[in-house]
Amino acid sequence: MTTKIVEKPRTKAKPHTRRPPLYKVILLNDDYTPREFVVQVLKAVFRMNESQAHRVMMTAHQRGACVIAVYARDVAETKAKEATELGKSKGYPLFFTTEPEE
Ligand code: TYC
Repeated sequence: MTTKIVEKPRTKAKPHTRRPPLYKVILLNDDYTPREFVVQVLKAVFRMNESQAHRVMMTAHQRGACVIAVYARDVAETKAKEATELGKSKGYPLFFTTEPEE
């Protein structure tokens, strides 16, 4: 006698977990903020090490802008504002902006 194994179809739906949309934080170049100050801000606010911060600063310096990182919207906006404020407190026009990631 042969035994027939009938498998029950799997009916459990895979739960969709909604991730929050991500936002890029972008560093913009300007003609006045000292390079070393930009590096300090990147290290302090975006937790970069010296060489990462230097690379990002140079990219913005040469190309006009550089994407720093992506975060949930509120985190991106808070960090961009904090970093911009640090420049402002020293009288520099240093500017960080955010935009949604495609
Ligand atoms: N361009 C600035 C200078 O020559 C340095 C700088 C780099 C400023 C990157 C802003 O996002 C920036 N002193």
